[in-house]
Amino acid sequence: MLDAIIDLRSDTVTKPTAEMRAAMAAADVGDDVYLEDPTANRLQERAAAILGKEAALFVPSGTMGNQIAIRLHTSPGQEVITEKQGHIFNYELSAMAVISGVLARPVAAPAGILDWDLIRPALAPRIYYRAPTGLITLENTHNMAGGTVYDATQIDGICHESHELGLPVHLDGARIFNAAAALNTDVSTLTRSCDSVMFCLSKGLAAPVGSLLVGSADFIDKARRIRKMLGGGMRQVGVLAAAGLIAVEKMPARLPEDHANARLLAELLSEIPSLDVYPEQVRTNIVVVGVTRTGHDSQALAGLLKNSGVLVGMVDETALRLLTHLDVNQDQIYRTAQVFRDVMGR
Ligand code: TLP
Repeated sequence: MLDAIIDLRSDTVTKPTAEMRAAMAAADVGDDVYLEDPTANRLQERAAAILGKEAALFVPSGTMGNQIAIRLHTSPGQEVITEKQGHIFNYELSAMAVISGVLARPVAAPAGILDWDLIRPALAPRIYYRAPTGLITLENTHNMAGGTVYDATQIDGICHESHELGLPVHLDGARIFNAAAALNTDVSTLTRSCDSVMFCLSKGLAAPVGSLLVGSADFIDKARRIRKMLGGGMRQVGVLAAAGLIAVEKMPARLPEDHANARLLAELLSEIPSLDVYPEQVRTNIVVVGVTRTGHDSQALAGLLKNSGVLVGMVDETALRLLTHLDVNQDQIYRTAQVFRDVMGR
């Protein structure tokens, strides 16, 4: 039975709501390469306003948004500071090397949350035989560290130090609306000192496709050229932007429900003795479950859970990753915990 499957692999699996599908069907559209798609233009204006920046650009994916930003902020031969478990470093192939000719300088941070004391030693000294640092990237929420959150003070502090050195900061804010919900603050408070931000419509906000890159008007003009170069210039993209508008206007209000479900899931799983889960650390919609004491690696355990109708993701061979989202309700959280108990009890 298909609806018996509980899919916690990612919040990317959410399907567009009925309201989104109706808005997509009715969308007013035009050729966006000629800048004539009214719905895409409206989404870009709203995204810029919500994030407190001058302009925004609709891009097909979060990866493209991050990579356009890296390309614009850096010159070939420079280094880019990234958190060691971060998406930009681990899950975008070697895009920054291929597209921008730059090298990632990964820095490990507790719970994925960098601070200036961790970043400073990783900056290249200004000596001619060292590759200069060109950019600092942050990830909020931090995906593989378990949806952990930077608050505005932490981000402002890093940006202040970075700007003193003339270094820009790009925020991978794929789940920045989750961070804002966890902190009960506006998204713009969390993005105010970053030079550019990418956020995703197609994760917890449940739109089918797309991300926004946001920054100064000049930066976004240049970003549009790189998007075209990468093959990301789209035509009647208003059919997608229509869902995106609902994603940014309506969906943030329901994210606390996903966060409560994630905390509940973590609490239920923490009662299973062989799992390493820390409910008090779960602040958004991601639960990381350590499995080293179960006698299984994460892939084997994911296979057993799948056989019982629960789909989960993996951080590495020692840990599973479970995400709550629009298409998972509280009843399914209880059922997931029961499946874990059954599988572990065998
Ligand atoms: N994350 C996906 C996978 O790629 C891991 C997921 O299931 O969580 N930044 C962050 C922090 C992300 O989590 C993701 C996607 C992206 C960027 C890239 O977005 P897309 O998939 O639209 O290129």
